[in-house]
Amino acid sequence: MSPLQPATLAAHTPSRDLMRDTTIRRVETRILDVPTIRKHRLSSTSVNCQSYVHVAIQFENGVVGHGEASTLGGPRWAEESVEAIKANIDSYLAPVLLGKPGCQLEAAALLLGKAAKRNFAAKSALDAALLDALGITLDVSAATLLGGAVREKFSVIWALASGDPVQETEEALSKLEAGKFNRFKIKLGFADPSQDISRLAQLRKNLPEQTQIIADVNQAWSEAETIRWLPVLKDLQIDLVEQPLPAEQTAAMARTAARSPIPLMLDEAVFTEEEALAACSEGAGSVLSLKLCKHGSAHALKRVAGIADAAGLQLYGGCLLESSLGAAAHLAVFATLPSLQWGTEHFGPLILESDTTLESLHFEDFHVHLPSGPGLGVQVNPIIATRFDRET
Ligand code: MUC
Ligand code: MG
Repeated sequence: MSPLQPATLAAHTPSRDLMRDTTIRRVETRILDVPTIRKHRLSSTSVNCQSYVHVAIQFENGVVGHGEASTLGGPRWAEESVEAIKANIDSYLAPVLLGKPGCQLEAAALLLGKAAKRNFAAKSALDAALLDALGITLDVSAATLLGGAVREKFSVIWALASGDPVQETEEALSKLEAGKFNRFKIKLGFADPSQDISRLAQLRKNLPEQTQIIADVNQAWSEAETIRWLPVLKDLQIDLVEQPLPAEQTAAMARTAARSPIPLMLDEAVFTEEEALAACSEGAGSVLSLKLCKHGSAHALKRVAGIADAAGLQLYGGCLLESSLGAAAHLAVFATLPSLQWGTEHFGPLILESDTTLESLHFEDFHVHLPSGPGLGVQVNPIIATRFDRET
């Protein structure tokens, strides 16, 4: 191959550089409160409205990328609330990114790590907006930037969480009949275990025999309660039990996992790589739920997944009721994981009264599809974003 002539280089370099100047010029945040189509209950809270922080990052080349930080009912599911996320981005995180190259995602993550401890949801929204802007700039998908997709669609779970067994059964049957969802997660832990389990028994009785049901206890049970109720869950053909014990009780989770007839999934217990390593070494579960709001960036999620994979845990693509924007960021990174045995639960866009993007993620034939197009592959709907903006 003949080398490029210096004259050719001189002719092309300046405009190309200008077009690709990813220096971070502006970061904007807003809180959106989006009503849900029904009450969503979990052990620590109940929501009728899902709150997000939407982040927009503009590069020097004019491109704007978007990201979303999701929470569930204030600082209850984890320590971050939307108010804290917005304040910490505005005061501490955005300032360290301004003027820095937006194409250097790992360098940006290091700066964010120095600027604030934890705050993983806030950091992940910035990371997603950078990925989006960078993908748009280079005309490639976020998944390509993360190593390339090994899957384009994901088997998807729907969560049942109204607490009303009749409503939950009807909801599950309607999802099955519509061909949208054939795997379900039921939220437990907000009532006495025996009450919760009779609710689950009603659901099991009314669904077709082979329907997969998993249960998320959101840290509500003690070791003794979990040991007491796991055999009953086994009889009800529950395939997976998510985070039954408090996140910090790794040793108790490990004891429970060792005698459990059902695989246990770690969720709130694992945010960081160190937590992943400790939980895996102690045998605290057999499956790990991955979420950007826990790990702080797409690359950190991949590292946590790598630790779990190497330790022999199976992987599950978790959610926190993100809209199509946050869900698209998750699917971009989930698409690149070598293993994702449990698919994903990114049903969030369908539980909102209105999605926050112009086009929602595509759900068909019991799968959710990775959007195509540069960056995250979705565009924020300016009308919806304004309608649900807390300030307007
Ligand atoms: C969680 O703990 O998994 C995700 C789905 C859902 O229903 O609740 C969330 C959080
Ligand atoms: Mg969970």
